[in-house]
Amino acid sequence: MIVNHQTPTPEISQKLAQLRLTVQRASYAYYVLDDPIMEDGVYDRLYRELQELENQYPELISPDSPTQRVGEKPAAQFQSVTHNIPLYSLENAFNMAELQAWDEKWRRFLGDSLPQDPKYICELKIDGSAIALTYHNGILVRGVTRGDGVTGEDITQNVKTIRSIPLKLHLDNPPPVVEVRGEAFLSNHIFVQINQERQQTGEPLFANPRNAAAGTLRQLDSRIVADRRLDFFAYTLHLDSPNLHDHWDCLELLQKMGFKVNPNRQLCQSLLEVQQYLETWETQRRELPYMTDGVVVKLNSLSLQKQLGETRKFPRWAIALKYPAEELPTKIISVTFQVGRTGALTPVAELEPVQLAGTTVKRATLHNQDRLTELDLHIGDTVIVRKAGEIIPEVVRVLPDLRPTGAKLVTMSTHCPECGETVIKTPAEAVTRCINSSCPAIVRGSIIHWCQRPALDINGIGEKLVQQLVDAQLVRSVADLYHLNMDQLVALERQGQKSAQKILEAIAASKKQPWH
Ligand code: 0OX
Repeated sequence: MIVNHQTPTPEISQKLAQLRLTVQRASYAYYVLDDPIMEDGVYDRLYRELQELENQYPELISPDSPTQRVGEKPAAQFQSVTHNIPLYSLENAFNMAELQAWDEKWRRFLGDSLPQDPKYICELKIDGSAIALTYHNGILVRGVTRGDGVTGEDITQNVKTIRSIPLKLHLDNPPPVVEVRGEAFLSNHIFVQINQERQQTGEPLFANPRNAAAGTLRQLDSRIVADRRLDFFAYTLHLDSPNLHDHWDCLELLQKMGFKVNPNRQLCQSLLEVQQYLETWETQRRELPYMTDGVVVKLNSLSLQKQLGETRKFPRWAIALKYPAEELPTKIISVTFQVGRTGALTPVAELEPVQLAGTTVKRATLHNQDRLTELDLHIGDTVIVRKAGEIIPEVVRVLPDLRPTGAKLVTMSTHCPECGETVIKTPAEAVTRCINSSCPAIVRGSIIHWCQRPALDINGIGEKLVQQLVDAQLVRSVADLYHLNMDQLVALERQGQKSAQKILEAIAASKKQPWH
């Protein structure tokens, strides 16, 4: 590194300021607006130029320079700091009746001073980690975790690595002190990427993006944080200004200041509109690239918020309406083993039924032997099951404290539950397999596979019929389908002439499928 001990000329200072502004603008366009204004290669070149100039003139490095986002050498520990204003958590409602009750409560609290037509703001409840940011004269000086709401940990170095958090507010005359709060989170694809990397290096996996974000924020090495690509949505602005009348104004101002504010917010005139918002996002949230766990309903008027104030724990003017739980505890009744088309054995937990995200869950996958060992699962254990989107329910973890005495440890089956042959597991694979090619489960799986649309596309042959055909020993391979006749089909239980005819036609038509 060349270190120049000469005083920088005004030209150098000016060039550096210009370069810094260009890089800042490009970074803002990319990370906040999601609308890049230059090629990655151009950005990289300008960034390097800025870095080199700052290396030459270290006295010109400013805390808001984009180069200050790379992280610093590991901290020994985080300092505990008291929040200027406590970080309240949110009261939860789980259905519309509870939301209605909240609405009646705050109206009662106001008594005679109830305003006309109070409005609500609905926001998505981002499932991340709350942080508080302090800006002095427009410059980010501190980032603190929520902690217990009264004191948190100073994670300023880590916060500075989050590209969507401005190091300097986009304000011409910034006020002496501004406090901004919001949610740091990881997008789903970054979460998957992090877990893939951890799997390769043998590190324990994060259970969900929220844990991964919280874990990342509390990383002592901010260089690792810089690599993790955390993101941030701002939702609270603490600033005394005569121009701010409602929460909506605050969100707009936060956006002007350079923050990312969630675009899916809505001003609602009534609880009915709030309900419609909730219903929309309960399904639409699956299309978002990040996790949300409900919606937050806030009273829009700042003076109303002030009038209502807070209880010891929550603001009276806001509430979280949580989506139905997608993770719940239940008990293991037994464990069975399912054999797939390739002979792979999957341990399956048979559960005491629970209502999870709108469906009854009675079974959950335990994946494979490694996962069984990791869980240290016993019959009768209380476990947490999770259902995420279209994914098959899975056992996330065991609560060993609730284990009944003398509970039996669950181990992988040594024999195929379908054909009784000994199963094998090679050290190279996580999978345990039945290798008996005439195992009925493998035969069934293979026939079903072949009947599917991308292969022979035989309409009308589903799992049930294949089971019947294999059980009746009419079919041992996909080729046998082509020898089936009407008599054989109608002899099967609940098989009518008409549908049998259709099946035979579908089989005949499949001969025209192209080879590929
Ligand atoms: C979120 C979220 C959390 C903050 C203190 C009173 C209202 N997770 O997305 N909290 C709040 O607001 C609270 N808004 C949010 N959008």
